[in-house]
Amino acid sequence: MMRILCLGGDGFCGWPISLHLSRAGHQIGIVDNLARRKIDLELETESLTPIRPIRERIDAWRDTTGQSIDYFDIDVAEQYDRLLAVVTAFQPDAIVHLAEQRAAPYSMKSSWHKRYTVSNNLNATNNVLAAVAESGRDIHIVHIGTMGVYGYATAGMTIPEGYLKVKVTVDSGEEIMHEILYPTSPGSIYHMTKSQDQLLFSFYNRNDGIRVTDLHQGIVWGTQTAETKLDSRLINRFDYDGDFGTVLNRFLVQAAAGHPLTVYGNGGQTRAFINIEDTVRCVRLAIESAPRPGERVRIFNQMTETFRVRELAELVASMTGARIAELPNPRVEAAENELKVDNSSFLGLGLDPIRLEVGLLEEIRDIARTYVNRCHEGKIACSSFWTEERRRQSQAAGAGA
Ligand code: USQ
Repeated sequence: MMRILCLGGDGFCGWPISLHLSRAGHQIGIVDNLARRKIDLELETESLTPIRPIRERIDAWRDTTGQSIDYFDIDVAEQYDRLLAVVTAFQPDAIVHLAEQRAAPYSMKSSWHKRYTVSNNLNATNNVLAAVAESGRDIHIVHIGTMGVYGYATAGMTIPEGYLKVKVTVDSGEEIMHEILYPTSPGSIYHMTKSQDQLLFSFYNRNDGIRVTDLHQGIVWGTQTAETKLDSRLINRFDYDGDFGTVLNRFLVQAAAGHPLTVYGNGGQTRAFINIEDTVRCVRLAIESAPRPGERVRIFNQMTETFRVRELAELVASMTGARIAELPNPRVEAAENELKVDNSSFLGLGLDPIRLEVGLLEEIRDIARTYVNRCHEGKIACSSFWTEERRRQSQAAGAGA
């Protein structure tokens, strides 16, 4: 049994991760300032699924399983002293860090949203690391990072797990091998904060010996896990709006609502994906296989499959009869890219991936069609544009809000 703090434990990944670790016998404390719920108020939208308030969720978990979860309402980016007090009193063996603003479109909405995302995410990460260092305890930090730190230009090689082997010619003329952090090429302010997080982890790892596992996660699809299915009050969040909805989840709701599937550009973008059940298993595998003392930051690619956006749209269309619309891309990104990713670390730890073709039907039936009456169609269109030119192009084509 380990004691584990889950920062951001009320969110789409954090909630099912907390439940999975609790069910595995670990003692969990959730730290969350409910920022994600407050952003729903700002955007005048809400989860497609009827999520319950945090304390009701935690009570439902105790009623269902007999397991208790502690809850601390702390803004990790702003309330350092309270964070340090919880780290000192709870005495965690591990901290799962998801206390960051995670939507690329939200981070690009305006200069306020850019500044909020940078300030929130970088201060949160630095505060967690500083608190662990100040506590003097040996705490393994597991961070949910993103595949997006590598960028989405065709690399012409399999993307390695975090580090790139490079050959350099030193002054003596000798050629030597180095391993460096893979050069980042983030495609949004949000992805840029996760790129900068890597430097913070590297610094505190070298300076303070903090053990860190950084999980470069792909796009998560799916909603429920074995644990969130145990009681209707435990249901997980599902975003479909233009800012927080991710591509496949958006397509599923769009199909159920009779809305054309919103493919940006011609859908040539290749991305990495992972099912939410595999996400929670990966985090458990990462925690239960901690790095050795003195080991450099461990980086795993947390993804299982790659798809082109148009392949996903065609798959959903073939299963539902939905129409596909090609819209001007609100983002600045390559129209087409190839992507091959090394994910051998998790496969080596025993991950047996859930394939998209297996889980998709359940998502269409149990989530998209069941809750489609809660979908506000006006929230589907993208209302964030990477540049003014992108906004003008979308408005000229009659797309976007
Ligand atoms: N896309 C469409 N139509 C839509 C929505 C998106 O064609 O209606 C396209 C986008 O242009 C993009 C791709 O689908 O090329 C993926 O977009 P997304 O919104 O599903 O994912 P992204 O913005 O990259 O962010 C999500 C999560 C983020 C995570 C990231 C992993 O919000 O937290 O870090 O996936 S990754 O993409 O691997 O960097």
